Amino acid sequence: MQKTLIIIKPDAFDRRLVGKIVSRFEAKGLQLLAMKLAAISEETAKKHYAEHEAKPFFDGLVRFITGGPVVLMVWGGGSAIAAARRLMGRTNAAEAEPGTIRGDWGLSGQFNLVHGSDSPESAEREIDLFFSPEELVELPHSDSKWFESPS
Ligand code: IDP
Ligand code: MG
Repeated sequence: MQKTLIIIKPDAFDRRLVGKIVSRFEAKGLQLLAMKLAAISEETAKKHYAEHEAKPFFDGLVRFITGGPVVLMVWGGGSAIAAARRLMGRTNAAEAEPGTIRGDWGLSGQFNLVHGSDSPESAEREIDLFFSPEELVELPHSDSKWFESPS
């Protein structure tokens, strides 16, 4: 099963969109493997967003992601990484398609409600940054056959 790290960012938390955002991932058929409310430290934020260190928006991004509560989640399933990114929509919420999380509820390039891992390597690194292995609950789900391709 592929896994992806999803973060509900402080803008979405403050706007009381947590339930609606979680519903999108549930409805898609992805499996919730771990979930916790957290305040991300500056040190962890800098590690998480290390690839953007040289970008002009980096300092603002670190202030944003550390500026309020976040919901950290691991979701799993076939093609979970790409499926989650399609649910999220394009990075700039103003350009994201309606029907996506960012497209339905956002208008900002920075305040775009959610983070999702962009590759298997990033997912592994990011899940490891925020969760210990024991925090992942990987039990079979009774409806999972409806979300897999038959062999
Ligand atoms: P992603 O979240 O869709 O993977 P990335 O390019 O990895 O997008 O950027 C990380 C985060 O940095 C974005 O989600 C957004 O919050 C912020 N960001 C990206 N590009 C810009 C920008 O041009 N201006 C301001 N913030 C940006
Ligand atoms: Mg990214």
